[in-house]
Amino acid sequence: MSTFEELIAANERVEPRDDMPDAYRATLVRQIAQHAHSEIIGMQPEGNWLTRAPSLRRKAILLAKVQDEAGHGLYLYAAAETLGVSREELLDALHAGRQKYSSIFNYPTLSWADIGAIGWLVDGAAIVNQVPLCRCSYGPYARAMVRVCKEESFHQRQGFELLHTLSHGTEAQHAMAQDAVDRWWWPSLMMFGPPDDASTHSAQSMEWGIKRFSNDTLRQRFVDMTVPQAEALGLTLPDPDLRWDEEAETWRHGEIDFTELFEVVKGNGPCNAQRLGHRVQAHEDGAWVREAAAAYARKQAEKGRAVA
Ligand code: FAQ
Repeated sequence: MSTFEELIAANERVEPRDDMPDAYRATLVRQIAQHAHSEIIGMQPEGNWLTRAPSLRRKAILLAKVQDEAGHGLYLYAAAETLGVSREELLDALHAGRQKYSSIFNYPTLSWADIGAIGWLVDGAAIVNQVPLCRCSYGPYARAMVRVCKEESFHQRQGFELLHTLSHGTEAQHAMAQDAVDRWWWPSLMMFGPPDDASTHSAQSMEWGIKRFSNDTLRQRFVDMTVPQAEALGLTLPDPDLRWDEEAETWRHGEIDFTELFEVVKGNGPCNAQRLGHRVQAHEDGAWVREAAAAYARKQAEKGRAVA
């Protein structure tokens, strides 16, 4: 059997049964848990519009998307559990503020166009960040990412289509789409994390093949991908310094205000308290479901023993 170092050097997968350094395990638990928490907290900004979707078709699409996010969360919690932590521990850590979730979900959804902006920009950023994670050195996380990315590609396209419809609708609809993009653009760039020189984990995570690219590299990839899409939508990105660099063949963006990211991560974003409060409440309200499921499992086990 190969050692951990041999598996990493050969770019092969580490599986739950393999020996691995404690720090590798801890980094994976941190990142996968944060990712899982992001998926389930990420249901809230969109869930806010389920009852106000403008048509049955839009409502059905949004309902399916939010349900997908629940599924991604469960899938990711299951991947984290293969590392020896329980779902209960992870949820406790989220509720007590010991583990994080993505900064992006602390912003409010003020209009229907925000649903389009989330699909186009937030799912778009998530895909750019996560496609390389399909090659993550830890098997269960990499395999989860393959499925998650496939579904998020649909999510991204529905957001683009929604914004395209609004952008080419009435003047008021176009203005609503533009306003949503104005508010979501910079937070979407911040989703990729702090700049490389302030990223604590990148170097080690890249050495271990958990992350394949740095935060700034992925952020730039997202900008290059998104600028032409904004043009196709007929919408403007709110960055007066955005310019095409002919020589480097890349879009140069203006300076990102990372103090905003650090404030949001610290808990001072516009919706942090509301998001976490809502999550804790949902968990408490769901206690009876967990109790009923445990009682049912106990009964089934007793039945099984009686038969044997
Ligand atoms: N928000 O050293 P780094 C989605 C923290 S899912 C909050 O660079 P790392 C689907 C970081 O944890 C979106 N905290 O960290 C969807 C660390 O703090 P710690 C989630 C952030 O891990 C769409 C510290 O800053 N996706 O969108 C953020 O190497 C639509 C230093 O940072 C993932 O989680 C942030 N944005 O790189 C759902 C993808 N950035 O832990 C609903 C997987 C950094 O030491 C609707 N995760 N921090 O206390 C990753 O790729 C990485 O974890 C990064 C951060 C890139 C996010």
